[in-house]
Amino acid sequence: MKLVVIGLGQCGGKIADEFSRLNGRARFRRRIHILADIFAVNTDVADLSSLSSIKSDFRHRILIGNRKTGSHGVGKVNEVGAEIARQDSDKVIDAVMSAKRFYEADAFLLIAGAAGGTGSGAMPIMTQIIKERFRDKPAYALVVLPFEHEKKTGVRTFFNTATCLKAAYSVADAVFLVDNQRYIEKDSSLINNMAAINQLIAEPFYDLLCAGEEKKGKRIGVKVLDAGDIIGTLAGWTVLGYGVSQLPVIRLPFARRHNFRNKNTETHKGIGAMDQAISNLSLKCNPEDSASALYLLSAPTEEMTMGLVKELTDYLGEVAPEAVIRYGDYPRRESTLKVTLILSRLSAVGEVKEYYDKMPSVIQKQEWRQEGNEAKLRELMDASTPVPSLFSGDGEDGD
Ligand SMILES: Nc1nc2c(ncn2[C@@H]2O[C@H](COP(=O)(O)OP(=O)(O)OP(=O)(O)O)[C@@H](O)[C@H]2O)c(=O)[nH]1
Ligand SMILES: [Mg+2]
Repeated sequence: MKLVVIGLGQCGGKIADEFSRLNGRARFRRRIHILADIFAVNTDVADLSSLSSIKSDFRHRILIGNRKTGSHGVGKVNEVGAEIARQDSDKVIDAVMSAKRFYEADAFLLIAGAAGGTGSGAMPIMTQIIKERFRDKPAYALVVLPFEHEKKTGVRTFFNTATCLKAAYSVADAVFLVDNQRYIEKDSSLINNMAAINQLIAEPFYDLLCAGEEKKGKRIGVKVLDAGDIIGTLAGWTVLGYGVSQLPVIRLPFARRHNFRNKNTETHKGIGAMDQAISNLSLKCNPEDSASALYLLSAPTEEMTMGLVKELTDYLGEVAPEAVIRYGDYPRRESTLKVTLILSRLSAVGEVKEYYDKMPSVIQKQEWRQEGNEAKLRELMDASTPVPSLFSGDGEDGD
């Protein structure tokens, strides 16, 4: 499957840069393209300059709203981010249309951090415009939710996140939810290492996108996972993750398959990788709430037996009993057994509901704060009444 990736704002741009590196890896190691093109869109020229893999010309690093923001971002006001995206959308559409591989693309992926200003506001607007302009290709959103500590920084974090989630859900064909907090819960050393978090966010897409693009016979699975399977799976709230089990470096292909002990180990490793994928999902959710799931098994050909595929499908069926399950196998030479998992059409997402539930109190708090500030300002103005004015003809001391 080939994507057009568009990163908006700083967070979106950095993750798009990571996708660009994945594409480089696929070209170098597997001789295939998994992206039709990659763009970063921002109101902040410094953020665009800090990218390293996305092409540095103005068609790939697109500066929007520079007259309005002086090229320094929108300072967390996502309504301004949305307005600028509406005004400057032509720049993005023109760039997309001039992409060399645009007509090979199966879908769009637009990425942004929900709590900022530019990406949070611009991403849903650009998704809507892209959907209107290119009706034959689905447009997916990838929304990054803020860290726990950011929730303490004021009402803007809640306002931006809730409005971005609602708008993205209403326009995108599916919304990938990625919770920044998940990555530091698993490894607290990552708190100051955004680049490592971005790698972890992009990585599950690698095999998913590569599998259907392979041209070499021995890399093509019995059940190829192609763009149709992925598009058929994705709708609404979506999460993804992957798990890996190590295999012995030296394996004897024929001995393994017929030995019942080895078969048991193989199943064990497969279920282990699936369990890891479930516990590593990009946002905490209950798999029972998913109505559509997909997994890709990447492993050496000799490990990929029909028995293992059946075990994994049965296992996922128990974990996500309501889900229509799609799967694919991807023969690899590496000595690992990897399961990439997508859970989609989620009917309940606690984290999203929490943002929506908090909105009335956030708005009320904002109004109270505004009223409080205005009252304090009035008091200060009243206190200034006896102070003489320096402007002649101004008020009481004029004559
Ligand atoms: N995973 C990840 N999250 C990031 C990154 N950069 C920022 N964020 C998150 O994104 C949110 C802030 O959004 P930014 O992308 O910085 O904001 P912006 O879209 O550039 O908007 P303005 O700077 O306000 O114009 C916060 O929740 C951050 O935690 C990144 O490189 N990776
Ligand atoms: Mg910014």
